[in-house]
Amino acid sequence: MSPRLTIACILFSLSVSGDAFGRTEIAKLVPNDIENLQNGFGWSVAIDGDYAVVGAPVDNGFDWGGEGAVYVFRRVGTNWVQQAKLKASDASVVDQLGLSVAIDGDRIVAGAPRVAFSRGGFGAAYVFRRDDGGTPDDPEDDTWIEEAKLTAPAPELGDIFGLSVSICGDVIVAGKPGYEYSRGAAHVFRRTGLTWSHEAALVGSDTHIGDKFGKSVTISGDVVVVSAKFQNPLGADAGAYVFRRTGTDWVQEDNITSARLPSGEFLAPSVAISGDALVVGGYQRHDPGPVFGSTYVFRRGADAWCQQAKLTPVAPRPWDEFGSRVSIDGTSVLIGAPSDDHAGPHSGSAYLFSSDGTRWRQVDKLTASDPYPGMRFGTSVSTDAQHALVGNPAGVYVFTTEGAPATLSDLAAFQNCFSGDGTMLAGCEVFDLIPDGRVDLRDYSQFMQTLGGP
Ligand SMILES: [Ca+2]
Ligand SMILES: [Ca+2]
Repeated sequence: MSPRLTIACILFSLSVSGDAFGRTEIAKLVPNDIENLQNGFGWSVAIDGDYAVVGAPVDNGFDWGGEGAVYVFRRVGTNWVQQAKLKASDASVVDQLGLSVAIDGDRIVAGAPRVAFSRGGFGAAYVFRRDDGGTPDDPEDDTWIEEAKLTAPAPELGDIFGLSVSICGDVIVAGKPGYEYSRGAAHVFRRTGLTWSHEAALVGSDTHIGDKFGKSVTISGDVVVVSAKFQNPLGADAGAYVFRRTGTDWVQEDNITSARLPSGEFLAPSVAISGDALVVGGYQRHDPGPVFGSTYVFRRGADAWCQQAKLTPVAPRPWDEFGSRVSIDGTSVLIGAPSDDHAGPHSGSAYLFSSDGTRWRQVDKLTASDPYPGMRFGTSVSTDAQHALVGNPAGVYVFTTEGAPATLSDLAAFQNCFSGDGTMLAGCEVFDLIPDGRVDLRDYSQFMQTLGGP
């Protein structure tokens, strides 16, 4: 009996339901003031361990002009509960606090890139510290305290300082891509005790007016990476500038541009770093023709950062903006594709990739449990070892990064995807267990190994 027939026979005794197999959506984050979902809740997200941070840059405002706010959720067992809603102590309309967020340990940094010129600079980044509330063992009474308001040393109108932020230990980096007619710059701050001080200003070695250096920033250890979105005669392109700290100096050690990629491939200004793995979004464009998203992984070689892998969806779709948002933690990479059309135009998706140290493979395609056209799920992404956080401007979803064991009901779903000739049907990427864009006998064999019973 062929495997296909075997599956078909089992199916007769099963009800077709469930999609538990793969990465499970375990929570949808909902703010206590849910009526405020119009506040851009989900525009930015960040996760670290038991804490999830969500930016809502239009809070207490309208259109693009809100004070903004930052929500903090804490994991309690399998639930995620709101612990705090953070506002700037000197909040003012149009600040857009929460347009960018980052968390590391007990500190959160949130950008407010429209903070008014009259109050210390066009753009700021607020640092919040978790206080144990007097009982270190009990997180229930913890509070988040505004610890610092970071601004550029010589702020100028239009800097949009804080459009991008990243934190690692005692160091924060914030981008100001609007600086000097959008030439752009970034600033590094360091904490000593409870005081944050400016440490360095970063500029790209070859940036020009309009390049928007600082569009995205990321930090890991002694390495900061700042992306730019170039304006060149051939259209927009991007680069990733790598800086390394030596003493108190930050020195540019590499400038990764599309020139390192094959013809027709380009970098996007989305960057994320973890250890010595740098992830940069990208795309393939062969004019005229559709644009396919891609994402590149670089590792530091002897004297430059070298491409280790190019990540693309198993079943690529054009114009899905795959790679416009990226996140990495260890061996997990999460990539947003907010214009994916799986449930109507721009419903959006996110892809989870994993590495065994040398090879990368797509392990799942994540979608919301309640997708709708124009949702733009995947607008914001953040991952750590255990969880993947995916947001759109009106919601945030939490997924496990480890796959759930398959059950007999998953077998029914597998059957729906098992076309016989291997053709990849829409929504069946989760069953392409040995990723090659086909759901065939090899995937069936793999699936049966993970079958854990009903
Ligand atoms: Ca406490
Ligand atoms: Ca396969």
